[in-house]
Amino acid sequence: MKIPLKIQKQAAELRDTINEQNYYYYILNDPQLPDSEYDRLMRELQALEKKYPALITPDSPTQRVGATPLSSFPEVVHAIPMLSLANAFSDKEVQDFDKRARERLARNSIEYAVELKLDGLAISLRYENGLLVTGATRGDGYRGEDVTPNVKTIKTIPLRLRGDDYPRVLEVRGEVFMPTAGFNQANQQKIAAGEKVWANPRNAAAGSLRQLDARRTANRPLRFISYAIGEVVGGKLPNRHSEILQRLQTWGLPISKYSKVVKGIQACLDYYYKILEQRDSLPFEIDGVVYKVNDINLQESLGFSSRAPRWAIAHKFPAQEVLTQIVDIDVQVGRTGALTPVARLAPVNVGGVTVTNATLHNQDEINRKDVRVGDTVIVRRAGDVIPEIVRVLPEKRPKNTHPYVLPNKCPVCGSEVVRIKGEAVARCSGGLFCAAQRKQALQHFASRNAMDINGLGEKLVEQLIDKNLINNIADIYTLTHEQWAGLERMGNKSAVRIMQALEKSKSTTLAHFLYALGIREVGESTARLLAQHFISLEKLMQASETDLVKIPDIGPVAAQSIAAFFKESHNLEIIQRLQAAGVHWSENETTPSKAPTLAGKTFVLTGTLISMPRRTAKARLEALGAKVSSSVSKKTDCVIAGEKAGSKLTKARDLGVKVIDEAEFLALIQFT
Ligand code: I6G
Repeated sequence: MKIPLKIQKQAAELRDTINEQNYYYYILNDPQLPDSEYDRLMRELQALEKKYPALITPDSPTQRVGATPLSSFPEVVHAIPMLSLANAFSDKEVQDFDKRARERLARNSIEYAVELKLDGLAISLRYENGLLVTGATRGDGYRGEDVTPNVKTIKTIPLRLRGDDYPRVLEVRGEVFMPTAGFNQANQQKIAAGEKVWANPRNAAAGSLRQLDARRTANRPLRFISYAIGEVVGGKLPNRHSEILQRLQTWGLPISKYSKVVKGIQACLDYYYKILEQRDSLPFEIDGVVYKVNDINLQESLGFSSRAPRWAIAHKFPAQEVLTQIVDIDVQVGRTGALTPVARLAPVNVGGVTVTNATLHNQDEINRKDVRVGDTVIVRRAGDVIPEIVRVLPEKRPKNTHPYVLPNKCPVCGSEVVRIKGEAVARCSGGLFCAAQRKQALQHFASRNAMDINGLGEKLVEQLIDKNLINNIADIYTLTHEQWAGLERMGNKSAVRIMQALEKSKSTTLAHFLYALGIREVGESTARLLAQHFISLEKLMQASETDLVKIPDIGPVAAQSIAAFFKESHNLEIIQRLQAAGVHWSENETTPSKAPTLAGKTFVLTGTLISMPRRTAKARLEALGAKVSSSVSKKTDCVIAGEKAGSKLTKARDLGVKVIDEAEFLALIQFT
């Protein structure tokens, strides 16, 4: 079918506009169009290409999602081997590396490019005449797998280079990785679909990229960062590594904002320790940093040893996955009676922290992993998450071990343990008869986001329950000065202080109070929602399950639990006693007093947020009363800077406007 010239022109213009937008969105993090308009352009191009298939070009933005699944990956021979780097595990090894290089180069000091070592999968991207022709894994360094349809689905990888000054052949190497937030989200989806979860973001990135059906890769939150070049034909590149990376960026390739140029090896070590401190708060996992001699001529003089370049070294961080042994399995009883098995481990250093416990979650998880006392296991600790057992090494299992089964009697109070059909959790049926549940309930009641009773910590709570001074949360306001002063490590002064804190806590908000009651399924945000909806406690207490389920964001399980809680006479008595003791709130103030609403505040979003699309972030802020503006000015109250934030972040800093990162933003919307 002959395609009218007008249509050809229209398709070309759409392609250019969308590619341009991708560059602004993914590389500069400064989108020029609203998402809705971008989607509209994409749909328009898809419609044209559907009508006139001959219009489809390999670099069309519609071609990112692979069409036909492969049966296996074809092999790619790397024009220049993709060698890996030598590793250093101590400062001394790094200093020795620098010494060797300085001696070979006869120099006193070397300029280094320092970069993060992302924990993902090494990939080579081959561009010919600016067009992405091959994406390949490292494989054994000489031959890799052709994963072109898969890499094409990664939105930060340009299908066509920008500009016109790129070499005729340009091979770019870098890391494909999955940011932590995306990894957690993807694993949640896997759990919901009853699939096996990924052990870590590296496996997730590798597993996602090596999908024979590239449509599956397209659904995974993968990213790419360039860190080196391979074959280059028909073009000249700068002769400093740092400048090469800058040049790659001008051609539309993503580079890391954490890279730097430093002088001498001590500055490399300073970089290592600074990044190590930030490691847990980075939005992706890294396993170290890399130092590279920056001058390409010096790199060439140094050359390669048999297996790795002599001009670069990876300085590794303490491992986040290590081997240890399970010494015992204990059971903890939580506030709602939930039994959590905890593995007691032979102490081991994981990611720089000594770990002695790891959660085993529940019986299903224990069965799935077949964890037994005496087993050798891989323990993982990343970010601020609780250490976890990744898997057991069955070949190291001693003889005479037994599968672990949770007890059928509560280890604290001896009550029956019950597990409702379809639920993963087993619970102690003792209720407030169980000292463990009473302790947890009181600790929760006193916690900062509940009644905020300053100074009432775990040790005091234990004494109160163990000495039978308290039976339920309402008793806390009945204790006398003498009773407080008589507790271990308490004197007159401490007793006065805790009584003052108790008095202060009585002035609260309905949301805080509801959260403090510890109703099952009522976390902080549900408590806030209920307070905002009902304004008065009496109205909430009268609400039926049917009334509750009509409230947006309250599901049937929560509705049932809330209605059941307020039907229970024991709970009504506790509420009545708390109010009689002086616990009060104002019905005009439904939101927690410590957490201001965002009414009247102007926010600007810049950069890419990993945890949610920008429009969701905007909607969440607006729901809290904030105004979301697209430009930064002196009137802006706060800029939320996601990954690769660009000119708006610079402007905010210049104007002295408050800047928060994604983690702070998530905390803000959660606690406001
Ligand atoms: O495996 C690697 C990880 C990170 C690298 C690397 C890197 O730079 C940040 N750089 C080179 C040159 C090589 N492997 C070969």
